[in-house]
Amino acid sequence: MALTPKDLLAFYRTMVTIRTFETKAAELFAAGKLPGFVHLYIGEEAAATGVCANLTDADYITSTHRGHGHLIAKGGRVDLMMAELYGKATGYCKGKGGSMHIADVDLGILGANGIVGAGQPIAVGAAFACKYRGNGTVAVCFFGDGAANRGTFHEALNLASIWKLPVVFICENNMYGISNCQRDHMNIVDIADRAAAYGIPGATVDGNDVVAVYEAAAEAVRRARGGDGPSLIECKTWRWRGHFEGDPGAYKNPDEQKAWLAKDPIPRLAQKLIDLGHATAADLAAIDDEVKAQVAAAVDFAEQSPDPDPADVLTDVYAS
Ligand SMILES: Cc1ncc(C[n+]2csc(CCOP(=O)(O)OP(=O)(O)O)c2C)c(N)n1
Ligand SMILES: [Mg+2]
Repeated sequence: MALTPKDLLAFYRTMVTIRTFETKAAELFAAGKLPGFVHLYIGEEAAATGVCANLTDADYITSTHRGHGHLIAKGGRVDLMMAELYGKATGYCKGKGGSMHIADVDLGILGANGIVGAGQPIAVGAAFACKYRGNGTVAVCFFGDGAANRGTFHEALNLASIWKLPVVFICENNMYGISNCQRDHMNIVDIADRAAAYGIPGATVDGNDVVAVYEAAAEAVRRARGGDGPSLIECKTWRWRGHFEGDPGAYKNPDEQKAWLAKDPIPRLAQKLIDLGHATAADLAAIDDEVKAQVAAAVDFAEQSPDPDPADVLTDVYAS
């Protein structure tokens, strides 16, 4: 389906929401307000946005340790996310999970996950449920270049392929697994080439072009919904920040960093909207301001929320 001006403006708002949330999280972490680790998605906004625009609330996603962008793009609430980052009782996990455990099952968000690659088999399980129910829903698995080296990747793609499951594997290749550059951790350039080993379609796209991501994901989601099985899409992108907040990322090549910053997905979309006559710079600035206010309200909500009650420490905690 052709994208409308309204769709492109919605992409812009989602990407700006992710960027603004993450930029605020960086600031709050540096100010010592967020307990626990945060891994930021700044620079990678087009991937989650372009993919999730193809999904409904009934579809599933699995996320990663770098999950804020996936959650926002799938419709997660920034106030509940921010409260969770603060460890407050009003957060998504009542303050017990933090950044890497946020989930919203009603929205099909099966969770961020601190275990690299863990989302791959979970997405396959969700896709099995989609197929079993026969209701046309799909599962999408987000993971990184580092996670493409895990055994879970092989197991998940193989099982999804032989069972023709409605799952789309989205590899966000930001060129690094912690400090390990892709050139040092695998001997191929395009991770999508690995699809051939499982007999499924593979495609590599410019992960900083939200329309290119949307279109590649649309085709894969259409195949999955139609009973044609899984696909692997590699989104080439770049992590602007260190691996986690506090990591200066000194191992990155400064020239590469500079070249990728110039490919910022947000101004690229802004320019497209202006060139096509879908928005003026003032329209976009108004969206930026609305989003800033929404994120500021999320911070106020988090700051004013109570800490969890120590008496609840074992509530919602499963034990065998
Ligand atoms: C099973 C497992 N092994 C190792 C780690 C430590 N670890 C955390 S993030 C990470 C790198 C992940 O790289 P990638 O999949 O490319 O994701 P990115 O951080 O680039 O988004 C590693 C090795 C972990 N959390 N889980
Ligand atoms: Mg990576």
